[in-house]
Amino acid sequence: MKSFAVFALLAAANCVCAQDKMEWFTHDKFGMFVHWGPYSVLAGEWKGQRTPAGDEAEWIMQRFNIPVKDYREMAHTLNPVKFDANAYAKLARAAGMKYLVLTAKHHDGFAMYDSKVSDYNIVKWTPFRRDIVKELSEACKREGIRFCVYYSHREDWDDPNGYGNHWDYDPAKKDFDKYLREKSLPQLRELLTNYGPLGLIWFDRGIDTTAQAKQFINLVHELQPKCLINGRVGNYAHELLGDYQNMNDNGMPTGGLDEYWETPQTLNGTWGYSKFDEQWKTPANVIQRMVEIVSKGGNYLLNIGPKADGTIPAPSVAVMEQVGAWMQKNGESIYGTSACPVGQFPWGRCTVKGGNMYLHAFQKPADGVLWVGGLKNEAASAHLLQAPGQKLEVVRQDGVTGVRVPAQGWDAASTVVVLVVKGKPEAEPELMTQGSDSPFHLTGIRGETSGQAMKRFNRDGSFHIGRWTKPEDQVRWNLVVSQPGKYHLRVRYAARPEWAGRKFVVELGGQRLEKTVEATGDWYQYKAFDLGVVTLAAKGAMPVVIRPAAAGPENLMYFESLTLEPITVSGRLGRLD
Ligand code: H79
Repeated sequence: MKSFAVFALLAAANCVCAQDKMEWFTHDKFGMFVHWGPYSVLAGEWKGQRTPAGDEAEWIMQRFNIPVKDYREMAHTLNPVKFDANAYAKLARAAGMKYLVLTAKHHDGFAMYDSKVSDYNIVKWTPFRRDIVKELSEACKREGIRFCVYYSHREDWDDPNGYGNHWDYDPAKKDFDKYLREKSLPQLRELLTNYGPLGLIWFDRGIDTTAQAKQFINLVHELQPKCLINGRVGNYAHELLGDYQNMNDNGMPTGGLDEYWETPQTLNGTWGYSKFDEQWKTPANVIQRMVEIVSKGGNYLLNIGPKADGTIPAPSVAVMEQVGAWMQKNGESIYGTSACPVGQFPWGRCTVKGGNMYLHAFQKPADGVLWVGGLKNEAASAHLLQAPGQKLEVVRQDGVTGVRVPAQGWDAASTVVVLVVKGKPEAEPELMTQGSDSPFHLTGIRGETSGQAMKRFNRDGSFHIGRWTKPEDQVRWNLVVSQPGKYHLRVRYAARPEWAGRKFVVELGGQRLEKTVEATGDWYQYKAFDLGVVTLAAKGAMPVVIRPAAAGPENLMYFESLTLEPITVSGRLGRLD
């Protein structure tokens, strides 16, 4: 991907160390999320009422509008006498995880550390009286796990001025800046001061203004300049604030992205512990998710929800250990790799390091060959990651490289074959073909980006091209036209009112259309626009490009796709005239 070249340029221009700072993150790939707080005592049930299926147990206070007084009283009973910080850090290590993110304060406002800012914390409010953040930070250090904290900086259902509690407090009377000044920022300062170096801070739910988000960013930069900041420090409007972006909760992108990213995911259906949720993912499913994420250049932050007594639910331990056993053998194909340039295969996914392509076969191909379509490079050799001495046969048919794999010795999750190629793996340009009378659907995510045009995801889980401001920032597709004729050209995008009026250009087969961006509404409200009728005159190759017409101040639009729909006249394509 060209993304990292862009990052390097930006880094050189803007900041001392953006790329250096990200190094551990892009290498490590796999982290443990820990959601733990007073909600773990309730475990999905309040006064005989269960949180409905699909609800998340850490949301129980809001779900049942539990009065602050009652929730606070319940929080007095949090007493995790079986808590052993070493067991957590050792489990993370055994699973092959390299960083751990603990909820230092979730939306309920309760701090899992000794806070001077508010007594509503594990040390001052519970019989346990021990500082969980401290113990975990030390245990992680001993096990070589990078310690990180989650801090809900906007939501606070306990504080009269925080967000989210409308049942005890009148929203009209809230003074949010007071909350930031007197609780949220001071608590962040404590976390950044008292617990040694933090790998990253995981903010959640965004915040209203860029200025507010900057207060959090500045505080992190001031106290721990190497500490990474996740993308949810800001909201939709604060494009790319933070050092990397998060997918939506449990999100999985359909393709590679041109940015640093991570997806937080649950192991069952909830983050905080629920005694009703036994929908555990299997180890094979977790491993395949990890491969999928890493094959697209991302990080996997996988959650455990400890019980109120401090123990980790046995099924999560079992899954983590089995994932760890796989990682022990196959870690080389995950750590320090980068996204696969050649997309997704019917048999599995691939990751890349130097000239090694790690082919992750989730299932045995019927013909015994892992075909790697779309690869530009010549293959040098191939072997199973587990058996480097035994070469596998590399075959080539109709220009496509494949590796003949043995019939035995398959792993239930992913069997890794190393295909060594000459040079750095690169993809052939993807050809967009069409069937009879079928449209071309040219999504940004399948296009080739250049300049600063960037493939990004939205917080609602869909994708767009953003960050393009000038004519060199382009998306391009290579079409193979088999049905010449007339086509309706449509574009789908989202544009903020302030982006309206900018001009964009679509070039196709020698035709150039210049059009004007129209506002579509609020964030991520996509709309399709008809751009008129175009003629695809001849069969064969035809590049299509979309780009800003001229340099401008801001993002051109959030582009989703172009569609070319054949105009049929009584079942035949429109005449050329
Ligand atoms: O900490 C975890 C979630 O609690 C938090 N992010 C992850 C990492 C999160 N904050 N906000 N959201 C998730 C989105 C909110 C979704 C909601 Fe709902 C839909 C809140 C109320 C309705 C989910 C479903 C929670 C309760 C019902």
